[in-house]
Amino acid sequence: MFALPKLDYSNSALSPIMSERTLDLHHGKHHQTYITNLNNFIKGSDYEKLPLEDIIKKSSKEGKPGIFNNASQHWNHNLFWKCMKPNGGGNIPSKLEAKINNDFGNVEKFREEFINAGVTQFGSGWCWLSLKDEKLVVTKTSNAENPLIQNMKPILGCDVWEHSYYLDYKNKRPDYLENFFDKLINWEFVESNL
Ligand code: MN3
Repeated sequence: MFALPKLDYSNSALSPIMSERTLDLHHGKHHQTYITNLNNFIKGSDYEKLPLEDIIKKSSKEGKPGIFNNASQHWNHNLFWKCMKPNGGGNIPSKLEAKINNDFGNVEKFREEFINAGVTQFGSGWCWLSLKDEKLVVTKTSNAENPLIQNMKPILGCDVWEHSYYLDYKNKRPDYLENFFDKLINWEFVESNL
């Protein structure tokens, strides 16, 4: 049985960039619902004993959207919470910065590409920084979809479903993404995923 992971910070710790009310609902209700649904879907099936990543890949291959969507959203949110910290953003640690410079040209170009991916994701979804064949790439996916099923390893993800920003930014998704990038990202964690 999967369970809701505890956050590494209090629900008010990211305020005002991400409010306590948003985290109460997003972590406590939305993420919990994906986990409850996932547990119900896999109960008594051959998925029940598999690790989460295997559940995602198997359900994608076998065309089981109920399992896939909830398993993938559980994985996506696990990453998302870890990618943020109070007083985040700022300088990128040297090893990650060097790789970004190598693969995108410079940090400013990467920032622009990442934010643009989130802004241009039509409807619900995610924008990502992933490793693909040892190279860093920015992509976007719709709804629950995760770059894992495209043979990439996501190391940074931002939730652009409206439940992630509507209370704090209303319809202004670009403002949310800029604030996420500049003031919330836990770059040490992102680097540790390399
Ligand atoms: Mn979400």
